[in-house]
Amino acid sequence: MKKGKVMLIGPIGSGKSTLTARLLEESSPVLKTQSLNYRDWIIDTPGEYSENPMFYRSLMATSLEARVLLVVQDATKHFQVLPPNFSGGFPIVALGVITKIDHPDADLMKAEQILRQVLPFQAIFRVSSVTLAGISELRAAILGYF
Ligand SMILES: Nc1nc2c(ncn2[C@@H]2O[C@H](COP(=O)(O)OP(=O)(O)OP(=O)(O)O)[C@@H](O)[C@H]2O)c(=O)[nH]1
Ligand SMILES: [Mg+2]
Repeated sequence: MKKGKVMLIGPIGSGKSTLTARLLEESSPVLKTQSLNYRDWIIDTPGEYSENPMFYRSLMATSLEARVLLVVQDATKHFQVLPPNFSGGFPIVALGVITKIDHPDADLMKAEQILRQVLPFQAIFRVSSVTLAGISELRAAILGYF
């Protein structure tokens, strides 16, 4: 892949690291993310960085190494932790990803509504890291930016 990485942001437990593993075609279980985690062409971030404004500067600085930003929203969660239009503050392409669409408590309409607060106009992908639904489509869309 050409220069630039894909950076994932989103709340604690929203499925960023599991999605990272699926995009890298790994099946190993993931651990709680403790710090910025450079994995091949992906930069995985701890959910705390999205939940605590103290870390926003760090996210912004790290995004300079990235070409694509994935804003992750858990389909089972009905709240937004990021500020309105947060993705607009990043100088790179932003895409939305709704994770856990396989989950019995998933509410895709609600998740999309919540994600739109952060990402008003950009494309939103729906994925499951369990069934792998939507993963290859997301990977193909990302590759289109490289
Ligand atoms: N059902 C279901 N569970 C998922 C999916 N993706 C992740 N999970 C589960 O959600 C939990 C959190 O996943 P992580 O990938 O660690 O979440 P994270 O966003 O990296 O969390 P932090 O590192 O704390 O920021 C784990 O128990 C995963 O197994 C999915 O697509 N479907
Ligand atoms: Mg993680």
